Amino acid sequence: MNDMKQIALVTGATSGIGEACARRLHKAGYRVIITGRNAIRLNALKDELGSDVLPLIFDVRDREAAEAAIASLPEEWQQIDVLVNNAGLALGLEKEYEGDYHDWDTMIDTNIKGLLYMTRAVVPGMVERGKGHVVNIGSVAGDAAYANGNVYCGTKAAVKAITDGLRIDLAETPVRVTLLKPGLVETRFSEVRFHGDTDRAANVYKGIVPLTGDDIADAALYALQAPAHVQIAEMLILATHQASGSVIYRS
Ligand code: NDP
Ligand code: 8X3
Repeated sequence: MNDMKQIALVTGATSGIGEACARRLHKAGYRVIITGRNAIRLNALKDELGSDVLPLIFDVRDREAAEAAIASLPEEWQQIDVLVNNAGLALGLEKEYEGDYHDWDTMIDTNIKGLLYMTRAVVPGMVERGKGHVVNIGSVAGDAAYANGNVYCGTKAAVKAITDGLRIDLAETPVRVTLLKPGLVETRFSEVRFHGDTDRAANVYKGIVPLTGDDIADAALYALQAPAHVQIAEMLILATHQASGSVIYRS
């Protein structure tokens, strides 16, 4: 009985935290709209998970494409209960005064504007139906800047403020808003940050047991499954040997 199942939309479901969230939510009985730019990976995930999965291919930086994708949903997929705003990235790790303009634009357009476009496209339906939950993926990087993190940290600080703003604006509705702030999670994140330098990426996770995408998906599910009167506003999730964005103990 598909109609009884809740619908979740996860951005950036082709990899890492987003993929883990899509898998966890599907396992928990949600119908899942998996979105991203990579059609091959999205279709492979759909083929693996089987029924109750709908791939939607678009770039979150493209506002018109994002709006068109949501508008194109078949009727039985339109009533989205959960939006996981996960698509995002860091590019580069260098001094702010030496940073790359293209990297800056990409991070700002994806992490901030993409998240806003998705929120703007999906949340009005939640308000209209009096039901919904937005889970935004922030970061420990948004709590305090770390060396050479400048613009990426800034985008995640913006995600924190934008999430708080949404929660305030929805306070008169039953729609809940959760910010998850992970620390080190081993995904494609560092490979993307270092423009494909896999050796440099592997070093990020040396000497520490990092979090996995599943750890973050578990946290998302905890917030989603809390009783309706409970709003998990924010969770900071760190590896045991990480204390902040810049304090990491490596053995
Ligand atoms: P991954 O690189 O493994 O996954 C990133 C996902 O975002 C991919 O599915 C990617 O898809 C998607 N994405 C990137 N840009 C776009 C875009 N323009 N349009 C649509 N999809 C896009 O990294 P993570 O899973 O680690 O990152 C997920 C989120 O978690 C990010 O917001 C990141 O900032 C955050 N985060 C990560 C931490 C970590 O240590 N890994 C810690 C704290 C937060 P595609 O295949 O198309 O590139
Ligand atoms: C990702 C975690 O510490 O690499 O947001 O910025 S960190």
